[in-house]
Amino acid sequence: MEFKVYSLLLIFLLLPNSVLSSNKCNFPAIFNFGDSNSDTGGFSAAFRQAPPPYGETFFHAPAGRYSDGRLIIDFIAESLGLPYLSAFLDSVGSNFSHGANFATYASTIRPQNLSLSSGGYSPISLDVQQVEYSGFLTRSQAVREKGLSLDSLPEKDYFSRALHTFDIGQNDLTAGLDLNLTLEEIKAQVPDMIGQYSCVIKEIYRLGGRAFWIHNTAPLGCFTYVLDALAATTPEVDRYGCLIPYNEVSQYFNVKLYEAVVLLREEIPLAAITYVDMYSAKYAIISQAEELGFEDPFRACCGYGGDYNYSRFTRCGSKAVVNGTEVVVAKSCKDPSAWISWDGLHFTEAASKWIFDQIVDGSFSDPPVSLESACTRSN
Ligand SMILES: *[C@@H]1O[C@H](CO)[C@@H](O)[C@H](O)[C@H]1NC(C)=O
Ligand SMILES: *[C@@H]1O[C@H](CO)[C@@H](O)[C@H](O)[C@H]1NC(C)=O
Ligand SMILES: *[C@@H]1O[C@H](CO)[C@@H](O)[C@H](O)[C@H]1NC(C)=O
Ligand SMILES: *[C@@H]1O[C@H](CO)[C@@H](O)[C@H](O)[C@H]1NC(C)=O
Ligand SMILES: *[C@H]1O[C@@H](CO)[C@H](O)[C@@H](O)[C@@H]1NC(C)=O
Repeated sequence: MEFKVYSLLLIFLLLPNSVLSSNKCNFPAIFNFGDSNSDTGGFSAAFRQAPPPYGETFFHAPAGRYSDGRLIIDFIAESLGLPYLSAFLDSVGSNFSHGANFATYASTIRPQNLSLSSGGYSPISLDVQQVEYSGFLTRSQAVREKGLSLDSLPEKDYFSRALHTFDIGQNDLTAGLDLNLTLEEIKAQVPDMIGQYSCVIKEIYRLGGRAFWIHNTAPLGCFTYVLDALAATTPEVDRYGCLIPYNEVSQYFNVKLYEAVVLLREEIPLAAITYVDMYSAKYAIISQAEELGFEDPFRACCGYGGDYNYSRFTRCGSKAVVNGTEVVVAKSCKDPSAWISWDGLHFTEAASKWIFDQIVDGSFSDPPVSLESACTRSN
């Protein structure tokens, strides 16, 4: 411990801009949990495929991602020198040798009572994702022990050496809005959301997971879909145009999440838990859109109608029959790289890349460790 502190100090003196960053973890795998912010094909495999023009910029076809191209989780994989994550639910062409992605579009922490077919959320809530992970761990090792699938399943020690990434919670907050709960009622549910979140992290730790990289939740009041539904009835707007009360709900969630992380560091002492302030990184790109060379941060690149080129009834990729022919009416803009919001709910690849570049070195993290050093414990 003393040696470590000393060597870190030395590094600090020699390389003042890269504190802790030379402690490379060499993560052999990533296991990701979350919602559409990090879904790389789970929802598309199980429920409904993301239609064109999703994926157009990078994959040149829909690739199960809710963006025109790569997501932050893709940049995380690239940066760690690992392949893009296959979705656990996708049985076509998947390769899990360096991890698996359990995230699906519309996932929540807490299982929701309204089913997907009645306008509800993904049934693959965080507790289900944890069951999938646990089953994957046991079954992949049983298969490997028989000498099968050696080149498409992770090695045994990859689970304990992997980076476990999380980005979930945004939909728990919007689910409350869908149910017409007041902001106070939603806040009252946050401790239960965070309690269930903590339980999942503890369970993954019990199964051997050690490195956790946890994104907090985004500024809800700056998203096009929230503005579209609530701007007319929300007078409290900040100087950038975001709805203050909805950003405060996100902040409340994040404070509780941070408190839970602090507690977890005591409860699961061998874990390295990095809390990443995505809220601030996402707020930064939206509030500084113009200086950064982006167009109106609230206008969706791909969409149709309304004040923001967004309609909840005619979302990106929606088709309609015009003069007897089915055509896409909610189309993409000419240059998605100039825009921040892809479809009114998700970021463009260009925005995700900018956000990733801010967080990768640990500038938004607690403790301030870089991505490649996220096995560094703060306690
Ligand atoms: C679902 O309904 C049960 C029983 O009424 C309730 O306890 C639970 O909080 C509800 N879950 C959500 C996410 O609203
Ligand atoms: C899976 O990916 C790994 C690493 O990228 C590669 O070595 C392996 O051959 C791939 N397996 C299959 C079945 O393609
Ligand atoms: C919420 O309120 C809207 C508008 O008043 C209404 O259309 C909708 O049915 C309500 N939703 C629920 C779940 O009560
Ligand atoms: C539909 O067909 C009519 C008659 O041919 C034409 O005037 C109109 O412009 C067409 N509408 C669209 C949207 O193509
Ligand atoms: C959103 O609307 C579509 C048509 O429905 C246009 O093709 C896009 O260019 C437009 N995007 C923006 C940013 O205005």
